[in-house]
Amino acid sequence: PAATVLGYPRIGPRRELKRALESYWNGTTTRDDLLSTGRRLREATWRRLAGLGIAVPPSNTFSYYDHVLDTAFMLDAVPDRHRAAETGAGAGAGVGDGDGLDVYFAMARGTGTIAPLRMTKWFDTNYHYIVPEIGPETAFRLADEKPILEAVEARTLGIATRPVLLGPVTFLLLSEAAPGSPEGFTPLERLNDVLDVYAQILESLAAEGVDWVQLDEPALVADRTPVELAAVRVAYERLCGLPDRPRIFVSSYFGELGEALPVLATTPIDAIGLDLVSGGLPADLSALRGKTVVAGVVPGRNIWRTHLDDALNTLRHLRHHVGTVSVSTSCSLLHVPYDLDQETELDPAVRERLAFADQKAVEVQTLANLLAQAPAGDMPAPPARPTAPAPEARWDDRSPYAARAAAQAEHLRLPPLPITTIGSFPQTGDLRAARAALVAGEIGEEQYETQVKAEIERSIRLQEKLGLDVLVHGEPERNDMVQYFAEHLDGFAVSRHGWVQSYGSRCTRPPILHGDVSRPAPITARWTRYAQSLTSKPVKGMLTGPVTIVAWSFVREDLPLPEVVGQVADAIRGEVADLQDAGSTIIQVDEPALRELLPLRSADQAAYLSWAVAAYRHATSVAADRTQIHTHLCYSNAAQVLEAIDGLDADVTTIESARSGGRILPAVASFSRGLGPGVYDIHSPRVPSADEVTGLIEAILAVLPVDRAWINPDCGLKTRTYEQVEASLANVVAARDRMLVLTQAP
Ligand code: THG
Ligand code: ZN
Repeated sequence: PAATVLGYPRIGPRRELKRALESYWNGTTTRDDLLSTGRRLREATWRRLAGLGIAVPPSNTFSYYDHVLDTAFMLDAVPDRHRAAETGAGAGAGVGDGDGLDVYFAMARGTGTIAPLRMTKWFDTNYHYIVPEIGPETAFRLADEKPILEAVEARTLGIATRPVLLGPVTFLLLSEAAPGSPEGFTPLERLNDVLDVYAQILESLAAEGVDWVQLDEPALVADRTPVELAAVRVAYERLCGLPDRPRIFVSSYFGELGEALPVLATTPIDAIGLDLVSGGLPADLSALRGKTVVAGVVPGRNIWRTHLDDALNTLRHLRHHVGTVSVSTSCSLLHVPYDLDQETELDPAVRERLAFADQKAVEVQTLANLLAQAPAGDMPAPPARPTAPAPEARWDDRSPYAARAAAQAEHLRLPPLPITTIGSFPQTGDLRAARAALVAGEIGEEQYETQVKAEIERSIRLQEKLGLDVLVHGEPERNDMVQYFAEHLDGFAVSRHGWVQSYGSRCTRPPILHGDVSRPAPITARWTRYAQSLTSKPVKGMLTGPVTIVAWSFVREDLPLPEVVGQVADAIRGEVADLQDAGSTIIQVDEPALRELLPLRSADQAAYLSWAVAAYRHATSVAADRTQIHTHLCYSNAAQVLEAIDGLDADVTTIESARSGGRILPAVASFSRGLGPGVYDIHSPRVPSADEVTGLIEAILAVLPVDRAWINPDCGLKTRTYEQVEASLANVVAARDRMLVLTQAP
């Protein structure tokens, strides 16, 4: 392929898949409705890309929930507990033909009684994948022909495609050992069995006349052990040895291949994909001679236009040294919105700097044409963009934790095992409708505010009734914890239709950070003050941290990242000061994305953590000793950044723990400040029983002293219904009260 994209968004240009999924889940539409939306979206994607000049667009980039889950399902790596969710729709339990959808969604979301698989971040992006459980006994077989069916479906429309599969090594590296696996078992041990199925798929694709297949191996851009590198060799020698197979293109993205490059280059694969945006050119290009190099020069995960001159020079340099070069995006376009043409309200000065997925497809095609016309011969590759050293880390220290803890205990007088929530309460349909009406000019600011205040009162009353100890206002005035701040800070633009999938049917509209950031006026204090006026219990002020605001935005590239984060930290520091002046005694500054920006290579991690932590401390160190600073981080792999969490120096940290059944607890036992490992998995509609929550609290008290343990859900409650939240929190309170009696705490 001379010009291609590694993948494309799938939620629909107007989030058609989101609506189809959610109405199927709540029972208002049928399986056939969902399947036909899927078919329409796939067809629209292939026609669109073909129309933009991508002659052989990718297929199997569509998914009803997640592509890692699709792969597990295809391989029949279905835990027994989910198999039971089969509703008997048919024996051929595939997602490709729709028959296995209920099992598939049970794996993704759980059911009333069955816990889902874990979910976690896809490398350093804000996309989340479902973590497969693989054990020594998992019986792999080709259970779902989705990749083959999609290729046939496209061909029926007259479009030849390149099926995209998650590579077998990355699939296994992203999986976790199934519960009950023997100590020391790793999913990678099952490589040969998984390869049997991949071999079968490649043979079927060849039989269908498929010319190229793309195997994604992004896990190879992180540090890998010799065993893992050996697995790469085994996998690709085996697949390349098939007598009848499509040509094999192994793509890598989100960084440089490093040691994996010579391994891949010496297998007989036909093409190799390099991310030349997040990484540079390999030092030794001669290793790549004889292979097609798919050069990812068009940025796939930001929305800035490509520097065509630089990209063309890179392509010419590559062609001179390796021979055959194709032009592509640096990664799948899953991480950017569909089409800039939908954005009619953006400031033209910002807009002219942007390219969304469709514009990027055109850039790829343009570059392929320019390359074809450019004379042969070497071109010096453009120098890597200078990475200025991080600015000197500076913050005023707060007093040591012990002194602060004493001042706070005196001032706050909280009961032992205090219960709090992470911040957001359910966003009702009414509220979303009111916000839409405000944007459309159908209701005025005053009417909207009346509704927001009513919503705040509702959540305060509910929290009081349930008996929570530290209340929140529920954030009804915020569409999203990052977008809200972006809308109130200078230096950001927001899009109208720029939705990007976060997980399943959930999307965000990442703001565009295009200029210098500053805070023209106070943002949050008035809402917290209103909530506090309704209750005598403490109401937490609620802010998003500087690293997270930047991580979940599309960020300008003309300033070093630490400097951009520093500007945002200044703005948040102003909010902390305002909240404190307005009487807040507890202020939460969330950094759920702290781990997300963590560099994939361990050599780069310390420098990142030092400036990220400095930005947080700059934002929060304006707090007096008696003001309690909380922070929240999502996802149980918080264990990976425990030291950095410690460095944030927050008085209380809440983290996800319930969804993974408390498996993180041993890792956090040494934590020396207040900690709230979640006891309620909010990512699933299931209501946990009081017994279940009691078990989780017991596990917490086995590793943390009672005076430092907090009781809270895993994450914000925005995506749940009031019904689920009320029932679940009532069980949390019942469980906490039981434990208080048992521990005889005063
Ligand atoms: N905001 C942003 N990124 C996030 C989160 C967030 N990433 C991680 C974590 N939270 C989980 N992700 C999400 C993403 C979206 C939603 C919930 C959790 C969500 N979105 C609404 C939807 O899709 O219906 C739309 C929100 C809106 O109106 O803006 O509920 O919280 N940036
Ligand atoms: Zn969270």
